[in-house]
Amino acid sequence: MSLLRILPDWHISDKCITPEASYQKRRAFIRKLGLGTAGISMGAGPLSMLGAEANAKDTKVSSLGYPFERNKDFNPSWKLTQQTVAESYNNFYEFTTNKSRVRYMVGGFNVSPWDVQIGGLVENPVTLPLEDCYKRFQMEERVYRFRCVEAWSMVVPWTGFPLAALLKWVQPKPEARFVKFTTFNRPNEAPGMRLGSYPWPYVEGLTIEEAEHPLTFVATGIYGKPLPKQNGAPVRLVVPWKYGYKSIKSIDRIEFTAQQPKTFWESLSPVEYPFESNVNPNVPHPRWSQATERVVDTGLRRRTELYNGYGAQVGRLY
Ligand SMILES: Nc1nc2c(c(=O)[nH]1)N[C@H]1C(S)=C(S)[C@@H](COP(=O)(O)O)O[C@H]1N2
Ligand SMILES: [Mo]
Repeated sequence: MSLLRILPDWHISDKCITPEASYQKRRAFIRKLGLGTAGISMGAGPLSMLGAEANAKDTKVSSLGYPFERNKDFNPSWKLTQQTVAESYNNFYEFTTNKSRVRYMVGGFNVSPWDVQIGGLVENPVTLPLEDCYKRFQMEERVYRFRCVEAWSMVVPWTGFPLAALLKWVQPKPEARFVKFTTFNRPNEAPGMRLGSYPWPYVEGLTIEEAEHPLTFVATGIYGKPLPKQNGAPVRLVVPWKYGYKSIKSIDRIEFTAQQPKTFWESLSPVEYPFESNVNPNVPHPRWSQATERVVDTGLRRRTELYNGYGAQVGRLY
């Protein structure tokens, strides 16, 4: 999606694909056994058949409380994108511009401990250790469609909490008109940052009204477990009515400002990636149409919806 990218990387190896059904079956199986997440952490014995989900990390996962209940108000019956596809087809330029290689480049990325600095024009500036999110906020799962500016989409179950809850806690001052989000800046852990051709760190922004909107979500997990590094561990934004690049990954700073922040993609090409960037099938990208989108796991095309289908909720903002 950048000026520097030559071709979109639209190839997904068939080998990466596990049917969604097997993921759902595994979850149902866990539930049928009457095992909460605590059960998964026992690991050994008959549970070893749970495979990857019973790996060493699950002790930590279960202590955080995953999986959280799916909020029925947010499209619980949509067919989810296959988990293996969502976790192996990634845009995370800090590591590489090659989508199918991101997951192999994140080994040196340290996501724990992780503190998020929240400040600027607020009454209550805080340093939030990531783990505290689980105690402070009501965690839930929401199914959202996610639409990249490159004209592909997926349907992902996100775990997290509404950004509005965080705003309520830190109390933006009346002068705060925008929220600026900044990704970690550690070139020694992220090979793509060492190339020097991008204006690191990655920055994104919203108006305060967009930030307060009940759909705007802070995600700490996908598919019922903490975010994999390639999907933006340990905490990212999800703004479902805007193009995917607004959903900034691995956030380490949130600042409330009076001025509109200059975003990463906007500083590379303001015409192609403006600040607002709402999904709109009628406004083509200067280099391609936005009328339809490719569903990543099936390869089928569907019509792109205004505001990515969230117009009834967000239309009043524009
Ligand atoms: N820090 C950071 N955040 C980012 C990006 C990035 O390169 N760096 N890519 C964006 C783009 S273009 C998309 S489409 C989504 C991809 O999220 P996913 O890999 O979880 O699907 O993350 C967005 N957030
Ligand atoms: Mo994107």
